[in-house]
Amino acid sequence: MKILVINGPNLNMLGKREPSVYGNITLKKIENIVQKKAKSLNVDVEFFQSNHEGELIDKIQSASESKIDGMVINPGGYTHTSVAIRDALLSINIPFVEVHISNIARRESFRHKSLISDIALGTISGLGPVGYIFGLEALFEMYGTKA
Ligand code: CA2
Repeated sequence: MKILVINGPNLNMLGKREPSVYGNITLKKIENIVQKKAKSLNVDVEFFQSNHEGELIDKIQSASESKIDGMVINPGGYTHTSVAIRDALLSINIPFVEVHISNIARRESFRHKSLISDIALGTISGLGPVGYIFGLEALFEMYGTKA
């Protein structure tokens, strides 16, 4: 099984700014713990982060050719604005889990709306970095027998 973990804009700043909202852990560390979990499940995992909407769309589109079985995606601020990322996710037939480090329902009202929640398998919001692990585990439980 092969899983792609995608992080959107500003998530490269994790652990460096706003620790009260997003915690102290860096994206690199999160990727390391997800990698460790993936290894224990015998799952291949690939990581991608970009601050650019078009690059995120290119990566989502290329997931089909890369034989990705599932995705864990945190589109960052694009969650609330990007019809284009929603369209890219709709254009491929790959299940995905939406993850947010913070609890978007508890924050400003403009963060309450996600443009991808209704097309995701499910959404994990507010559980911090462990949300990425739960996303991976959910995909493994639901689709892991395929490969
Ligand atoms: O809680 C999440 O994971 C978010 O997707 C994070 C986005 C935010 O726009 C969403 O509403 C919720 C922002 C990511 C910004 O990450 C930073 C990390 C450290 C320092 C500054 C920004």
